[in-house]
Amino acid sequence: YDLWLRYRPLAAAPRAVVAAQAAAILAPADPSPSLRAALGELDRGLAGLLGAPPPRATTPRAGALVIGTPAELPRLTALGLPLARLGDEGYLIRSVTLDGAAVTVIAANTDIGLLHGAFAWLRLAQTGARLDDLDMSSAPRIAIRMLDHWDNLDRSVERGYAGQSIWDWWRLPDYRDPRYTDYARANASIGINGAVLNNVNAAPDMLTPRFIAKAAALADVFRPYGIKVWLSVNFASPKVLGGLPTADPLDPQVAAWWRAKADEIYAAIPDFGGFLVKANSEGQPGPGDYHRSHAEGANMLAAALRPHHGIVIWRAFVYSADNAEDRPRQAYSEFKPLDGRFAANVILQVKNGPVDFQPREPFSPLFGAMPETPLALEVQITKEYLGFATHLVYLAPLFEEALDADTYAKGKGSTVAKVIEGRLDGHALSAIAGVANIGSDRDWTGSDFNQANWYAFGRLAWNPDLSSRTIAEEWIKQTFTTDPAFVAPVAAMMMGSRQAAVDYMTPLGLAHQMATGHHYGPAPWVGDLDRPEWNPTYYNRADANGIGFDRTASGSDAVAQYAPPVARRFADLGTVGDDYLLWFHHLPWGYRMASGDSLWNTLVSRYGRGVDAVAAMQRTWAGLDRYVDRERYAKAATFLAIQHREAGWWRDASIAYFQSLSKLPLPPGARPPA
Ligand code: GCW
Repeated sequence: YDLWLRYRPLAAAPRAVVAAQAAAILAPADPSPSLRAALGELDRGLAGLLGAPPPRATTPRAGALVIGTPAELPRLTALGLPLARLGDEGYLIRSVTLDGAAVTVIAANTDIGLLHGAFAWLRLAQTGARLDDLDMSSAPRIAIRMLDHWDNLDRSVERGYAGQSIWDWWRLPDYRDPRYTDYARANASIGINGAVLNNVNAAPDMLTPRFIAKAAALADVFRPYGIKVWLSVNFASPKVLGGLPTADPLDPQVAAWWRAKADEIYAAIPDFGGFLVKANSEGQPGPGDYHRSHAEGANMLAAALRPHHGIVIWRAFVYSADNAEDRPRQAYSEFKPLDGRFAANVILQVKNGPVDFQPREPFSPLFGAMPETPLALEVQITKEYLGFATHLVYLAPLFEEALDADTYAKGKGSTVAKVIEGRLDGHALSAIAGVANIGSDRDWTGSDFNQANWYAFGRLAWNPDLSSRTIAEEWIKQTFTTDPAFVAPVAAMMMGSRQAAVDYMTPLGLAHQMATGHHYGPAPWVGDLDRPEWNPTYYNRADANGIGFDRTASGSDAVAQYAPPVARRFADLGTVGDDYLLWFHHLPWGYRMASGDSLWNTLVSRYGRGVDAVAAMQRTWAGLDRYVDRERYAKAATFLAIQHREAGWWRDASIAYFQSLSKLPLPPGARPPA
């Protein structure tokens, strides 16, 4: 339950290190709610780590932690701290001499910045870092760092694998479960500053006065932690709730309904973030129902929010059964022509890949292609296509791969990270969203290791340059132990886990081979669904001759949507690489890989490699029981056993199906399907 904020008693040596630098706390006399949250966290953390919270000091003394803004603690002004570049959320931590005493200063421009600084200092203390010679400062690179909950009003969670929704709508707004505060603490500790409370497949009821009051209660809990509430809205709400004959965005009555609704929300939630909208996608209503464009729909909502400084986040996840165009091309075709047509307070939210949160996809060609429009990156923290709650798949390498992908939109180095930070095209608005993996399970996320994916999302949203290994290590140290004999092998296990899942589910650039609907196990043979683009066979295109999707000029030409250097790299068999090979190319079973081996043999061995990697993860974990409490140890061990069994299922089912087409023998050494 405690996530990475465990604060368990330290052993003698690290205890002495922390105690020496937290001998007392000096803070402003009359703290704001946010500063109270920061001080509460320092007290809680130090009480856990040291046995008792430190005393309060009123003047600097040796070993004190001094926390405040220069406005609150004027004695800090003399230090001349470089706070200007920290903005509203950043912080600075420095070992200094203040009034003759060696102290640690946590400073910021705002109390939210101080809260982030307090969490950062506690992270150092928990991970066994040196604390006596600190000089660090940090500010977020992306302005809106958001969790998108796909939570329904009946507390079911779309693609949620950790129990019911944590929002107990029935008992809200009166009862404010302490869990909401712990949720806010956890998010603030990693810098997340927004939460979309409800599913993008949005129930119109979310905008009724009853539910606005519930959302307002949550906003009250989150406010001291610097977290804003946002809502997903159903585009047909003016019809369903307002009784209007239409939801046409160009109808003045419709626009007036949304303006009044926005006014009503802001009266209850003055710092409300804005709306998230899934429109004309997978059956949701939208402006297209009235032959209006996505821009016309988004801009109408944006006008309603603008007086309150609210923002519309419009999703670019669109594809349609009636469109013969290759699915990964469709969003680009629809949105690229709208570049420059969106109002100033609209952000377009794009999934990392052009299909749908697959174990591996190339980056969406929209990144870099819409310079006039602020683009947000949407990733999935919940593992819809990656084994739900049980499979151990550490997602930071996937997030990092997406952020580091080079769009070449303005030459080399035009990474997706730069696009969404707003740096590439000079946008003030910037955002990143992760579809939450949080539910009411005691461990929050359905497994202890899934907590790392929530943690990593927040850390990367704050600083997209962090490495996934560093994040894994700091998470392990806070969550389990700082003992290197545990940290090193577990970090290595986590780092390899995503490639393992790619190998046993969808190797060599395959995608969407999951069974229909639930997306859990393998079903590469399914090809008879009403929506052709939901069929696994649509993606694998396997037949007697070969496998893979030709997306070069001779096929769907999806490569042409990328900047020329990227298009050339993907289109050329010599440069596309194994990771995206079958995403972009249809090849004969006998195709010679760079290794000299055939495609068929390589494919079979990749499935086997994935299963073997899970067996290796089991062996790693088996040697680590003495570092972990029995409950968490046993749960992870059991989940790894499930994962190993199911990785074998993926391998066997996939190879059996593809072999029924290729009619080729298994390569020497490959295990025959069980
Ligand atoms: O990943 C797919 C999911 C749907 C989801 C949709 C979306 C919320 O299978 O469950 O709907 O994407 O992102 O809108």
